[in-house]
Formats: sequence, C-alpha cells, structure tokens
Amino acid sequence: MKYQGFIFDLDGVIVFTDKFHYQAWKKMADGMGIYFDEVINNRLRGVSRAESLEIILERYEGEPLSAEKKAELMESKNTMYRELLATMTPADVADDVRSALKKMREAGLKLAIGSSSKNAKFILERVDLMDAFDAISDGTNITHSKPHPEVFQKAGEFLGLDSSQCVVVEDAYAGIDAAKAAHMTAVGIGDASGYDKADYKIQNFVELLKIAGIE
Ligand code: B16
Ligand code: MG
Repeated sequence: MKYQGFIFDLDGVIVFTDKFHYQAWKKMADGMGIYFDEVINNRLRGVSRAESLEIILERYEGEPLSAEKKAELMESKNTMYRELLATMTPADVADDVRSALKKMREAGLKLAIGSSSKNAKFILERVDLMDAFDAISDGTNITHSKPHPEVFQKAGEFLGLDSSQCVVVEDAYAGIDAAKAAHMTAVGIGDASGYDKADYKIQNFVELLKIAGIE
C-alpha cells in the first residue's frame, strides 16, 4: 500500500457540526447586536474558536472588548454549542463513512483525527466513533491552529508514522494548506474538493477507498 496512515478532519468530513457552530455563534452575535450570517459562518470552517470570534467581531462597532469579555463570549458560545452537540447520535455519521473507516482499519491502515476542535472527543463519543481511530489530535493538544501544520504533525507522531506515509482528508482550505505544510498528501472533500492545492479531490468516501488502495 502506498500510504500507511489516514488523518481525518472532523467537522465537515466525518460529521457536520457547522450548523451547530452557526446557531451558537448567531445567538451570541445577536445578543451583542453584531451582524452575522451563513456567508460569514463559512469563513469559520477549520478556524479556531478564538480566531472565529475575531472574524465575527469585524462587524462589532462598540467599545474595544477586554480579553476577559472575549473569553466570556467564547465560553457562552461553547456552552450553547455543546448543548446542540449533545443532541447528536450515531445516526449523524453517514453509513459510507462508518463503513469506509472500518474497511481501512481492517486493511491494516492507521487512522487518526486531526481537528482544531476542543470538543472533538465529546463529538466522537456522541456518534460512537471513539474506537474507530488509533489516535486523536485536536484543539486540546495544539498551540497553533490550521493552516499551521501542528495538528497533523502531532497526529502523525501519535500514529508513529513519517509525514510521507500520511494522507490528510480535509474540507477546509486552511486544512489543505496545513496538510501540505506538514509534507503530507492532501485529499480535499466537500468545500476543499475545489481547491487546486489538494493532491486528490473527492466527492465521497468510496473514492477515498480507491486512494487507500482498498477497492
Ligand atoms: P471548538 P475541524 C473546527 O473543527 C471547526 O471547523 C471550526 O469551525 C471551529 O471553530 C474549530 O473546530 C474549533 O472548535 O470551538 O469546538 O474548539 O473542522 O478542525 O474538525
Ligand atoms: Mg473541517
């Protein structure tokens, strides 16, 4: 097999929690009288919580906010977001995704999560996918977020693999840039399937099995 490890972004690849991010940020923005819509929400894809807040605050016209106030806003958004995440069930993972992960594991490939989210483990527990991965690299073990390569470099290390052996599957442009900065092979899906920096562009997980050399 050409590759030994596959590192999956979570939101936008394995599950679709962007609608929950949107609802939670929208509530926070409305409470502050800040204009926020789904187009702005798209810019938050793959971006850290703190950077997401800064993007939303571009439309804020009041007095400058203190670091404490920003932390409070992020905390309240995250509380709302986690209430929405708590409604997720295993049915929130598509059958072809779950079955591809199983086939890849059975073929001897090492699988990891490479997500900017600090809620990654909570989400994986909700959808019953904690056991589907050999390693989880997420927002809790990084200091730089995508497009910095750290989250994927850590995932590769956790798997015990060299970057040349790893493939990253991402839906965000920043995630593809991060994968390339980590010297890994990048697969673009969803939004990133239109990004020319992706080494492969796919529409679904059946195509991913072909890249993995399984089907
Ligand atoms: P949290 P991913 C990212 O997940 C989301 O796409 C992004 O919108 C979010 O701001 C980021 O996680 C941080 O999430 O607030 O839960 O720590 O696509 O990298 O799996
Ligand atoms: Mg994503």
